[in-house]
Amino acid sequence: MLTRIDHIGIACFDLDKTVEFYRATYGFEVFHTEVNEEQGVREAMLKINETSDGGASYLQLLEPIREDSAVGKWLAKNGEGVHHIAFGTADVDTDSEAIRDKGVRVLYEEPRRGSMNSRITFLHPKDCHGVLTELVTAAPRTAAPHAAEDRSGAAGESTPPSTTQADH
Ligand code: CMX
Ligand code: CO
Repeated sequence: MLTRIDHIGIACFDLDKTVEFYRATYGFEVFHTEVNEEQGVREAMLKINETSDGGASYLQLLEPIREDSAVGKWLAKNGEGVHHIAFGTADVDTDSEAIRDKGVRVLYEEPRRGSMNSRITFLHPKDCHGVLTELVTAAPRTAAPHAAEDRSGAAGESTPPSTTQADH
């Protein structure tokens, strides 16, 4: 079941300048940054609010690290702006299969690694009235909040705090 807006993905040419705009204009602070090589992006997650399902809603600011990435191609064609929306679910596998069964193209056979070790997949924008739509299941909450060792396994510049929200 989709239970929240997990994030809105915003494509930008310069991540640092865009982060500064959101900080100076709205007071939103960076919650997490990482490079996702597979997706071809450097990204910043700005947490807007926590949600009643135990998750949270973010803005995801995205700068391409390759021109031929999804965000790089989209920026070259459209310029900066909203690139996708993402719904949060406790079970991206079940929900994406149910949506696939309705005839909507799900872009990945199996969910892949997303921000903060979440599991993500995408629905084709041409099947969603022009909106590239992502489904996200957050990584499980870290068991020991004071654990010294980072076990997130993220290949990123930083890791989320141990209080990262889970979906269950
Ligand atoms: N929103 C709406 N429409 C989009 C779109 C977007 N973000 N990206 C592409 N389209 C449209 C294009 O405008 C084009 O439409 P027309 O044929 O009418 O011109 C059509 O889809 C095909 O676009 P394309 O430029 O030829 O691009 P591709 O088909 O190569 O790729 C897509 C499109 C959706 C398959 C690809 O962007 C993709 O795989 N996206 C998922 C991965 C992703 O976006 N990763 C970055 C974010 C990572 C994260 O959130 O963590
Ligand atoms: Co996203």
